[in-house]
Amino acid sequence: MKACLGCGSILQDSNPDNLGYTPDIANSLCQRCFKLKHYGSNNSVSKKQDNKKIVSKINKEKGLVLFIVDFLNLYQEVIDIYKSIIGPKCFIITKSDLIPKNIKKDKLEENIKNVYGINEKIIFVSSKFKDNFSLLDNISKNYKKVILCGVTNAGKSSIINTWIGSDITVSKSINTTQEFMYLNVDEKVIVDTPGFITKIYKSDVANKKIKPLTYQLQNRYFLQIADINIAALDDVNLTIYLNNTLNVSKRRIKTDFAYDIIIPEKSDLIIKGLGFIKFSKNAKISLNIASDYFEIRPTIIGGNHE
Ligand SMILES: Nc1nc2c(ncn2[C@@H]2O[C@H](COP(=O)(O)OP(=O)(O)OP(=O)(O)O)[C@@H](O)[C@H]2O)c(=O)[nH]1
Ligand SMILES: [Mg+2]
Repeated sequence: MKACLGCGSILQDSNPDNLGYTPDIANSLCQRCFKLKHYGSNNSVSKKQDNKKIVSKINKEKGLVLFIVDFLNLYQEVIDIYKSIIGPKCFIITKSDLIPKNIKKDKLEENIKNVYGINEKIIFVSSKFKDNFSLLDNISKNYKKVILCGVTNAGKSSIINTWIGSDITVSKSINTTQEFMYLNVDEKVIVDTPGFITKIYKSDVANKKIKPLTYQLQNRYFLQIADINIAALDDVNLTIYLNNTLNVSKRRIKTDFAYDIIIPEKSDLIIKGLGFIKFSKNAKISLNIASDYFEIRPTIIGGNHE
C-alpha cells in the first residue's frame, strides 16, 4: 500500500469521495493534496481526528516530542493536551515572525511558563524566515526519533519542510495532514502528525505580523471586532492581539447591556482561535459570544509588575 506524500493518506483509485483518492495510482499525491498545493483549495473529505487517539499513539512512539503552538492560539485546552504527553518534550512557539517586535521573547517565555506551569524549555521558530532551526538541531541531536505534534494549523508540516527539505502539503485548511507520516533523514526519523482539533470560536490563520491595537473605551461604548462585541462599563483600556484582517470599530451603546464578565487587572481575554485582548486595569465588560469560546488568564505580555 502506497501513502500520499502530501498528507499520509493511503492512495486509492476506486472512490473519488473517499480519502486518498487519485485518478492514477502511480501518482505520489492524492487529489486533495494536488488541489491544495496547486490551487490552495480543498472541498474534499478529511478524516475526523480524535485527540485522545493521537496522543496515545504519540506516547507509544518513544521519541522526543516537539509540541508546536502558534502565539495567537495558546489557551488551556492546548496546554492540557501538551501536559498529557509523556516522555521528553519541548514547547515550540512557531510563526515567531508574527509576534510584534516590541514583545521581548525572553519575557514572553517567562510569562508563558509561569501562567501555564510549563517546566520544559520554550523555543521560538519561524518556518517562513528559517529562524532558530539550529536550536531544533541542538535539542534533537541525541534522539533517533522526533515527533512533531500540535493543534491543527499550528505550522507543524511547515517546520518539517523547512527543517529537512521535505514537501509535505501545507495549507490554511484544517487537518491538512491526515495520518502519521514517517520521514527518514540522516539516521533519524521525523514524524509529522494530524493536528488536534479544539473548541474554537473561529479559525483565522494570521500571515502578517500582528500589530497590537490599543483602544480606550469610555463608558457606554463598545468595540466591534468582526462579529464580536465588547461593551464596557466605566472606562477601559485594552490592547488587541488579533489577526490584522479583522475589522475593528468603536461604537456607542444604544440599548442597555448586562455587564457580566469581570476581568482582573493585567489579564488577557482569549477569543479561542483568533487571539487575545490585554486589559491593563480591571474591567467590567459584556461579550456576545458563548463562554466556551473565551477564557481569561494573567497576561503573557510585558512585566507583571510594570
Ligand atoms: N507567517 C507564518 N506562517 C506560517 C509559518 N508556518 C506555517 N505558516 C502558515 O500556517 C498555515 C498552516 O501551516 P501547516 O504547516 O499546514 O500547519 P500544520 O500544523 O501542519 O496543520 P495540519 O496539518 O492541518 O494540522 C499555512 O497557511 C502556513 O503557510 C510561519 O513560520 N510563519
Ligand atoms: Mg500538517
